[in-house]
Amino acid sequence: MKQYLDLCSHILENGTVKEDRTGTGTISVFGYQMRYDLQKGFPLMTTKKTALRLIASELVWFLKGDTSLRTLINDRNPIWDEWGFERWVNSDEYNGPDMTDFGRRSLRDEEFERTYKEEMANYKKRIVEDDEFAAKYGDLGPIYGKQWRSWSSGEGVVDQIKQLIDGIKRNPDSRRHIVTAWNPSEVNDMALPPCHALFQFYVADGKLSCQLYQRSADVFLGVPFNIASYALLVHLIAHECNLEVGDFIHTLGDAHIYLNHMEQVKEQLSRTPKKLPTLKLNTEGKSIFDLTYEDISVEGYDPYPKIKAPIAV
Ligand code: THF
Repeated sequence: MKQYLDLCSHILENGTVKEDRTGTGTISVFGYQMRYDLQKGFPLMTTKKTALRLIASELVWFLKGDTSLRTLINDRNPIWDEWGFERWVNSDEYNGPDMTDFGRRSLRDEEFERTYKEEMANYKKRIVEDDEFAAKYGDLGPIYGKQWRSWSSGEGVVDQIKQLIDGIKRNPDSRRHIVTAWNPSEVNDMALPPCHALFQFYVADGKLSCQLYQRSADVFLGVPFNIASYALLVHLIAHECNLEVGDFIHTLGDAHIYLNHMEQVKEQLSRTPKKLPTLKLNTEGKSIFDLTYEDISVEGYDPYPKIKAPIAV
């Protein structure tokens, strides 16, 4: 994963310090591209331990067209918690302790952090136990799953993933194998507008490749997840279409390192990448829409230890 470490160095050397929506501050560049040959192994970070289980559970959730946080909570996957919680504490019905700016406040104030953790635990418990509450406050809006599987327009509903698979099978040379999560008329209803906004597939020599345009890239926490997630998507679509895997090309818009991730990035840069693991899929008798995260694993994964960092909300 030298490509990823090169991206980190490139930002540290050439980036501009800027403010951002979350108020954390970043160092960023605009426009960058990486290429991963999926024949050479599965691109899961070796320079820090990265939980494929979480990546797989999120991708399976997208592919099922699901946008409900309850599914992720039941999978013990916390990566979308803050965005559901934010909707709840900003609603008229919430009357607990003030949670304004909870992400940053919980980093500076230990007492607040305890209150926040308690409120978050209550929120998650209610999402799992209370159907009415979950229907109202457990949905993240028309994010990826909705756009991928049921983009709606005046004309009806479009299942972009089914169309993608049919298109690759029927007309592999087409230059229109595109899926877009960026729906301008629904962006404002989403808990978070899509970061990985549009992707295109390409078939040559029996191999399937994919290029992603990612408008905003949280290089330390998000990008390792995004790379593995799209690599996994290429494997799944290739399996469905009887093709080998080709390249994953990752094109970034605003590629940023949060200022409170600097030490972590430097720690990771001091490590030498190891051999990539191999993906193992249990797809026997199942379509990719019926998989669970337990059907997805890696072999030969021997990463350096995890590096902790706070997520910017
Ligand atoms: N918001 C921000 N600021 N960055 C993102 O990358 C991001 N996403 C999704 C939605 N909003 C985002 C969520 N993806 C982690 C990783 C990916 C996420 C959210 C959180 C994270 O905290 N990872 C830690 C801990 C994981 C664990 O528990 O093992 C890690 O060390 O990897 C980008 O699509």
